[in-house]
Amino acid sequence: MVANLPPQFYQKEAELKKAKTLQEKIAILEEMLAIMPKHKSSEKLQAEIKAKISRYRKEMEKPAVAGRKSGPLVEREGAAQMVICGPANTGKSTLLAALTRATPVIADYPYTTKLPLPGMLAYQDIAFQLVDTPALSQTGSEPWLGELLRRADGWLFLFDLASDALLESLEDSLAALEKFHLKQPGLFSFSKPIIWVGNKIDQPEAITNKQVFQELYGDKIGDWWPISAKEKEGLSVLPEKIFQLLSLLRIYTKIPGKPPDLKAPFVLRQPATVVDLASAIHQELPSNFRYARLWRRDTPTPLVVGREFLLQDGDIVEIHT
Ligand SMILES: Nc1nc2c(ncn2[C@@H]2O[C@H](COP(=O)(O)OP(=O)(O)O)[C@@H](O)[C@H]2O)c(=O)[nH]1
Ligand SMILES: [Mg+2]
Repeated sequence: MVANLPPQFYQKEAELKKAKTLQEKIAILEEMLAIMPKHKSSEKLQAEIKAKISRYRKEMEKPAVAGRKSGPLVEREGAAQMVICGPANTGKSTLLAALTRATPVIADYPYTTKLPLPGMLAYQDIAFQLVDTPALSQTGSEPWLGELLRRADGWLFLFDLASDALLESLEDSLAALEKFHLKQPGLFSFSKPIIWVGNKIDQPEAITNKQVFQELYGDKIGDWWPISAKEKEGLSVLPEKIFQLLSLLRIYTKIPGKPPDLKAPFVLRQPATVVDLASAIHQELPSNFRYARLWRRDTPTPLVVGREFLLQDGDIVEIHT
C-alpha cells in the first residue's frame, strides 16, 4: 500500500477500468505516473505502471490484425518528430510546404488533408521531421490522430489569426486534445511540449485578432509566434525554437587517433550524460566504458570525464573502453 496518493490518482484508476482502447489506457497510466508522488514507498507501484505502459505499447505496435487497426502512423526520422496540428484551414499544409520539400494538397476548403504527411526541415547540421495532419476537432478527428500526437516529440499548434472563428476553433481543438487525454481537463497543461503559431498575419483581420488572442491566451501559453505560411514571413525562427523546445544536444563522436566526425552528430535530450551517449552509440558500450575525453567549446584542453559527466551542445567525445 502506497501512502499519500492524491485523490486524482484514484479517479484515474477508476477511469482506467472503463478505458476501452490501448491508447486510452496508456494515456491514463501516463497521467497516473505524472500525478503520483515520487518517493521510496511508491517505487514498486511506479515500476508496475511503467511495465503496464510498455506492455500496452508493445501490443499497439503489433501489426494490425483483422478488426484492429492502429491507423496511419509515421515512422520517426531525423532528430525529432514535430506534428503540425490545429483546427481546419489554418494553413497546416501550407506551412509544411513552406518549410520542407513535401508537397501536400492545399485548398481553401476544410478537411483537404486526410492522412499524415511527413517532410524534413533542416536546422544547421540536423533535421527535424514535420508531420502535416488533418484538422484537430472534437467531432472530426479519428483516434489515430491522437496516437500520432502521442508518439511525437512535440507539436506545432497552428491557429488562424485571420479567421472569425479563431476562438471557437481553437477551443474545439483543445477539447479534442482533452478527449485524446493529451491535455489535462480544465488546465492549460499538455502531454507534449508545444510551439504555438498564429498564421495568416498577412491578412488585415489578423491585427485585431492578434491582440484578442494575446489577451485571452497570452498568459496561459507564454511565447507564441505570428507567421504567414503563405508569404513565408516569420518562419526562420521556427527551427531554432524546435531545437530549444525539445532541449536537444548535438554531440560529435571521435575515434581515438582519428579526427572527429563533425557531419553526423548524435542528438540527445538534456540532461544527458556521457553514458547516455554511450548507450546511444551501442547498447553494449556502457558496460565496457572506462573514461571519455571531451572537447568543449571555449575550453582550451580536452577534459577527461566519467560516466555521469553532463554533456553540452557541441561537445566532441571520444569514448575509451
Ligand atoms: N492569407 C493567407 N492564407 C493562407 C496562409 N496559409 C494558408 N493560407 C490559405 O488557407 C487555406 C487553407 O490552407 P491549408 O494549408 O490547406 O490549411 P490546412 O487545412 O490547415 O492544411 C488555403 O486557401 C491557403 O492558401 C497564410 O499565411 N496567409
Ligand atoms: Mg491540410
